[in-house]
Amino acid sequence: MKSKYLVVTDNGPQYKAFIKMLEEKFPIELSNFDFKKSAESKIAKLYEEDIKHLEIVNVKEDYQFLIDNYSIIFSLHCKQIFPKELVTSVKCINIHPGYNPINRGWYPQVFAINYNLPIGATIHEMDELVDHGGIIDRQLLEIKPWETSKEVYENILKLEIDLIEKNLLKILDNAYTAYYDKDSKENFFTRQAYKNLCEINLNETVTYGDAINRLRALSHGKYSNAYFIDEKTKEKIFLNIVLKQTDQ
Ligand code: 0FX
Repeated sequence: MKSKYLVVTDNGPQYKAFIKMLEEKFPIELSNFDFKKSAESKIAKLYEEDIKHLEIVNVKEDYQFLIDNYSIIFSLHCKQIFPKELVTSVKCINIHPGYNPINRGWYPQVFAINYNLPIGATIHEMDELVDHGGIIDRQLLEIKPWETSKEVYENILKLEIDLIEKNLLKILDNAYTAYYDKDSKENFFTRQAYKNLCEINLNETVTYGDAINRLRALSHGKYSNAYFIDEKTKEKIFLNIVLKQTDQ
């Protein structure tokens, strides 16, 4: 008999924040939730420290087990794409760090900063397409001109938890109406598009505004993202931008 919910997460801060939210706001539901990480979870990055202990589930291979044992499966930044067999058999809900359909795909805030697009967070039902399916709830977030990818991303993580808190009981009770936004321009950004953005061509002519936006889109704490190739040594030289709101 299925009566359990599963959260598959490859993101430490969101795992911790989800549990804290359940403990504080929905303690009765806590025991109905299982937490696992995916087979594509890679430990040792900035956001994966706190999920080291979680059991691994291979969503692509073990979907029959998941179908048999869970009534709702949440993808909370799960790195594996849920297979068709799973999303058509069990209610699967994605918590996406972007405002759908404008920011589908990889590292949404990076592309939002670089291309001056709106950003936010979305909770949606999952279908066979990535970051696609009926929207349950979503919210926009303002990007401040001094913020880099890191600050925007961390605000998105908080917004995601607010949205989950607001919608959790409706989702568990199936008491919501999902919808599609046909009016907004849809974008889908790939991992390869992100890689392309990281390589700065020293001969490209752009405005200061566009250059600053590209660098703040690629500045994310300790990560080395943006780089150029030094003409003499042919070495990769990484760069980050530092922005300050006022002169402190
Ligand atoms: O878990 P996540 O925040 O999100 C990514 C995708 O963007 C998302 O669309 C997908 N649903 C999810 C499963 O995977 O990714 P992350 O923890 O690898 O990275 C978080 C942020 O850190 C990212 O938005 C930008 C930054 N980052 C990360 C890496 C690995 C960098 O700036 N450079 C990097 O090399």
